[in-house]
Parts: sequence; C-alpha cells; structure tokens
Amino acid sequence: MVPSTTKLLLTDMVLGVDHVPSNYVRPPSERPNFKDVQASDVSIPLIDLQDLQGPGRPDVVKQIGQACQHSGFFQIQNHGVSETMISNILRLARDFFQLPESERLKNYSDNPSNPVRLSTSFNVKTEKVANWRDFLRLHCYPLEDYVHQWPSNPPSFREDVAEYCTSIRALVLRLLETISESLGLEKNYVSGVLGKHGQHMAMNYYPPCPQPELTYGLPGHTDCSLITVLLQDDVPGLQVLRNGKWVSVNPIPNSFIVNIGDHMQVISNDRYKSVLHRAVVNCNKDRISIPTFYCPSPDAVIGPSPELVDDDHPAVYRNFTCEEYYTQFWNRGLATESCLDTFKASTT
Ligand SMILES: O=C(O)CCC(=O)C(=O)O
Repeated sequence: MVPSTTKLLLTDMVLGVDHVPSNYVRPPSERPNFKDVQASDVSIPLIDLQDLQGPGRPDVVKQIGQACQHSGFFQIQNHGVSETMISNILRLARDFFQLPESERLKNYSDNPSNPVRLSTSFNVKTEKVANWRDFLRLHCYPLEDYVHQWPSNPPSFREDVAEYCTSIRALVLRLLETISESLGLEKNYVSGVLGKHGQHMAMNYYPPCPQPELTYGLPGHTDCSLITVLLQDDVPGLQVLRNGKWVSVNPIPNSFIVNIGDHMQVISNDRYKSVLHRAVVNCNKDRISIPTFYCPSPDAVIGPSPELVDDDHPAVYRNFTCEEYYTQFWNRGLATESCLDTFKASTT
C-alpha cells in the first residue's frame, strides 16, 4: 500500500501504511536493537514520598539524592496526585488524538516557540529522519496566560488539564525542595533561581508501528528542563541509558517517573546527571506518555550553584540565559551529544 504523503500528522498517515516510510528509517547502526535492551525495573529506584512530611523525610531526601546522582531517574509513588486525575488525563489525551483530523489540525504548528503546538516527530523543520510520534505541547505556567489558547475540544480539556498542571506543579515544587536539600542547599534554592518559572507539558501519542525495529518514537536525548515528571500509560516504551546499556522502564500503575534535566545538571555542577532516554514503539498497541517539563523562565540565568563550586569542584559550566539554551536545543534536533557541551566553562 502506498502511504499518503499529504498528511501532516502520523496518526492520519499510518492508517494507510503496512511498512515504515523511508523518511522514518534509521541507518542500521542507529536502530533500537531490541535484543540488547535490559528488561528491568530494579535499576530505576522506586521511591515512596509518603514520609516526606514526617520523621522519615531525611531518609527520603537521601534516597532521592542517590537516585539523582547514580541514575538521573527515579519513580515515585504516594505522590499526592489522585488515581482519578491520572486516569482522567490519560483518557483525555487519548480522546484528543482520536478527534477527527480537521479538529486536531486546528492546533497544528511547526514553530517550536508556539505555546500551543500540535505537531509530529520532534522538529519537522530541522530534522532529517522523522520519529514515530505525534504530540501536543502546551505552555502551562502561569496558567492564566495560556489556558485560553489551549484546545477547546474535548470539551473538558482546558479545565481537566489545568487541574492536572496545578497538581503536578505542587508535586514538582516539593521535589525541588527535596532535591535542593539533597545537594546540601537551602530548600528554596533551586526554585529561587528559576526567575518566573516555566512549565511545559506534552501529550505524546505513538501509533502502532509496522516495523518498530527500524525507527523510534523519540531517539536518545536528554531533557531541556530542570526536572521532568513523566506519566505513561500501561504500554512499555521508555528506555533509559544505564551503565552504557538501554534499560526499559516498565509502567507501574499510578506512579510517575522523574528525571533530572539539563538545567539541574548545571545547577548541581554535574553532581546530578541528565541522562539519555528514548521512546521505542511496537507493532500492536498505541502508547501515550505525558511529560511535564519544569523549567526556568527564558530570562533566568542558570549556572552552577556557588555553594557547589570549590577548588576540587571547579565550575563545569558558564552562566547562561535559558533563552540561549532553548534556541540551541530546538535548532539542533535531538542528539546524543548533550546540548550542554556548548555551555561548558572555558578551561583556559
Ligand atoms: O514517551 C516517553 O516515555 C518519553 C517521552 C520523552 O522523553 C519526551 O517527551 O521528551
């Protein structure tokens, strides 16, 4: 069957394909290589946040600090976001991607700086090989600046997503306090250097793929965020690089996956690592994931915390504005070399 090349979105294009079109096919050396992936949940710590407000707090802080240092990723349970809200947001995302094409396309944009953007792959303007993903990306903080621009269909979209964003922001702020403490910093330190703060959310939709061994939902990348809080449905797809091996993170119902992003790596002066991860696809089931990227506002200046710099730990990065970083991130496309290399402190 000949795929329709006239479709803007993968969701509509896949209806007619029984093979992966050539513009999605990775060169052999860059393919997912499923037989080399470790199937394991144990290497990504699962941390219970129940005790964060009680006498057990120092232990939770320690667990989070160790996870940030050694894995760059951890999973959380008892995080305060209700099961109802979680199932509701996953259903809403699915409902959005099942809307008629003409309704979805009202939100289409290929401009990465657009605060509401339904698009496909990663950056269709710059990339050479496409990714097996459609996504809706929303700016979410402050809510009142953005909600009125969000999709109005499904009808409860704005209200439900706004509630979800508010809950996730509260969770992120608790996590940032904990992470600050785990670095030996004052608990409001990280939140205090972010300017007005920024919160972006994506709803990723990965349709079933006839040849998942040839392509990615998203290839290996690190996140343009301080931390990312990811919700995934019950279909596996996320893989994390650990000790040079890709490890799949199998979904645990009602948990979130938290990872350190590039900006936290900078603030921590490389103590905490922004780790490569990727999303693979499969031939049977579509998959939804909903990452929230918590970030500094564009005018915020980010650099290593002075308290984490000394003669034994010289500053690894120069100070830079997040605007500079965002421009680099979106223009270069997803790549396994970190975008942070450009922001390294001069050693001369
Ligand atoms: O779908 C996933 O599990 C990962 C998503 C992701 O890494 C991203 O949206 O940046």
